[in-house]
Amino acid sequence: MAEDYAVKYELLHVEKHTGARLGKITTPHGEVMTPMFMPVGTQATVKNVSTRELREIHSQFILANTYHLWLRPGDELIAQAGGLHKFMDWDGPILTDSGGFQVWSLSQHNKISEEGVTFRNHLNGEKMFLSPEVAMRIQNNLGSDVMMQLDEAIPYFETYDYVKNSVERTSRWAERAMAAHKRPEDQALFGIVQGAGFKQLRKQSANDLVSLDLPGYAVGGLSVGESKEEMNRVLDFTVPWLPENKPRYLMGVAAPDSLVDGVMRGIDMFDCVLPTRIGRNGTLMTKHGRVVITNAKYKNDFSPIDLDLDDYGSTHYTKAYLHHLFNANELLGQNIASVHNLRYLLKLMEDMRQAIAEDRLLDFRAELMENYGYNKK
Ligand code: PRF
Repeated sequence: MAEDYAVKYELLHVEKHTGARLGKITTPHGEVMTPMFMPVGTQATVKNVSTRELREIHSQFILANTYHLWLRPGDELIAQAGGLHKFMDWDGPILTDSGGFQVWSLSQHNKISEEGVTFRNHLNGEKMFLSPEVAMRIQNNLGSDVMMQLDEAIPYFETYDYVKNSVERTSRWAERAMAAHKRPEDQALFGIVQGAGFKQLRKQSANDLVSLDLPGYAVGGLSVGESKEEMNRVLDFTVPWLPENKPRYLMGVAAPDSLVDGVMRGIDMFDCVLPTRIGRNGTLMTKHGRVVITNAKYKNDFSPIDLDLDDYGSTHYTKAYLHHLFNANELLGQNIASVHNLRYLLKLMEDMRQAIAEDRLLDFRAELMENYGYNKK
């Protein structure tokens, strides 16, 4: 029964001309409005951004990583601290990714079997073993509001036979994750639909996971090198197989056009390291597209960083100052740019929710594409 889950979704409005949904997710750490974007705090910190700043820019939900926190400082230490919320001073909801994706992208000598994944960790080369049960034990210790099942995140262009075997194993791993879940009263387990670009396999994966009646579902294995048209094609057929009364999460996506394209297809949740990663390198996401603040033309530009936004740095510091900070390798620059980019995305989602409520998402999309410069060559 959906009513018994720790995390519940309420559908408030479906936009008239698209499949976009305005909704509300209730968690043990508060309510959030969807569609929404989650800043990524891999190591129990959103890089260069304090939790005080995250609250100031109205971040609703944040993400952390099972894999990294397991290796360092260890999930048991975090349990001793009273859980991840207390450890990092974030009293809003937290989602933890299962480690499936990180094992494949960061560690070496991965070997997958029915039991789980054996790998050498990227910090000291030690041999480790991650299974659906281990991923649940770690996430139960962390105490995140939403836990992701362990999945196999496969390259997009694998063969049909490989993907079929992998999808079937990921379904079995979802069942094992459910059986190993020790805190259903205050933590929700989400399944992850895989299947690369194969319609039949996406369907099989969605059907398998939906039959488990989990409190939410992610679409995984996208934004891994396929084209945007390809991602939209997969979302077009996959999202309709997911239940209406559960949240839908597109993993690892933050490009503004992909966010609106996902929302139009019925996605409610997104995350990605993009805003903080490019912020650290001096790239700003703005209403008028990307701004590389290290560019010489900003050396003498004494206008505010971004008056379309309302965060402290965007309104109090000048472009010339931020240019100087990056030039001098001063860490405050990374903080200002990271907070700026997160505020840009959080506001984009706020504006999108407003556009859905007013049934004008297509106009919103057209304006975004024009302003951000997607329509230019
Ligand atoms: N699986 C998991 N985490 C993920 C992905 C996935 O497929 C992706 C794909 N874009 C990002 N993060 N577990």
